[in-house]
Amino acid sequence: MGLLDGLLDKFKQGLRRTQELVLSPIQGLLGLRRLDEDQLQELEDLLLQADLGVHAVDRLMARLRFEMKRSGDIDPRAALKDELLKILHLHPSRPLTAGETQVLLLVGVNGVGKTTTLGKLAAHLKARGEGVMVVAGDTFRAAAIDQLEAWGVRAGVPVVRNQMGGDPAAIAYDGAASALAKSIPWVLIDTAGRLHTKDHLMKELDKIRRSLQKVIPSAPHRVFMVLDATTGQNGITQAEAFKQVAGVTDLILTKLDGSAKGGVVVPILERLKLPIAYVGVGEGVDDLIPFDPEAFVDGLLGA
Ligand SMILES: Nc1nc2c(ncn2[C@@H]2O[C@H](COP(=O)(O)OP(=O)(O)OP(=O)(O)O)[C@@H](O)[C@H]2O)c(=O)[nH]1
Ligand SMILES: [Mg+2]
Repeated sequence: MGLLDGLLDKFKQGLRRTQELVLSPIQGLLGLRRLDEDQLQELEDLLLQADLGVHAVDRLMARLRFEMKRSGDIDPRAALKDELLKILHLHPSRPLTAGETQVLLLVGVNGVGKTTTLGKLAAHLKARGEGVMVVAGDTFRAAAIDQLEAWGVRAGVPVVRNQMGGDPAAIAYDGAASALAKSIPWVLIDTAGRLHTKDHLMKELDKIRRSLQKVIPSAPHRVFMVLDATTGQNGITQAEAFKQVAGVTDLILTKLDGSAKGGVVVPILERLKLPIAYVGVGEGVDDLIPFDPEAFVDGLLGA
């Protein structure tokens, strides 16, 4: 099995619930060479239920109608895929390439999957043979530090931590300084969950950023905002506000496997205008995959 086949299987795994509940009924429609008004309406409803968002669905339906005007024999699946890819390619993700020490910060609201994602990411980079250090920047709860420590052990990477209640900016500084001294290419910093409306907590992120810049002026090199796919489009407005204050550079969408609204990838990317770097498709260490538009679209609409 090639790498791309493996990726497609992972996307299928992640989109299983979306497939079962919403997209299976679509398959029959996509096999038709021409759709009547009722069938178009049915298709539109199903795409909306998969949470692709009104804007994208309008665009997809316009494309189908346009093609049917030109020809009596169309391939709806190919047309929809092509149109979706145009949207998804608007904000292509930049791969993580090792070099001099780079700092990655994971931020987001409570319980979205930041710590788990950081653990998976550490294991992924380590498996590529690259040095990783993880930093327990969520000092609010002892359990959060222990959870990160456990992921560090699982991934086989060093963990930088201080006491519960310690200063997250200080531990971020220590982590970056230590990685720099040891020429470790990746420093992954966990942060406590927070709401963008909590001013003092957003200022804390600023303080972390300033501390990091004392060690490496260009840090943090990436700020990943982690979003929970099961929240669907409801989370987007909140994420927009978060993006503004936290200097977010990339998105990571977790729990795709638990959501019947996997199409939400599309409006999230459109509205936030940021690349989706990774998606989470389960709780296991291998269940974080680089976002691949082609594999996603194949998983969604069938290859
Ligand atoms: N099914 C599934 N579960 C996930 C995924 N990512 C994270 N989880 C689960 O979501 C729950 C919360 O994950 P955490 O990593 O603790 O979330 P967090 O954002 O660090 O939470 P706080 O630090 O409390 O803000 C855990 O039970 C994870 O196993 C995923 O992609 N799929
Ligand atoms: Mg956490």
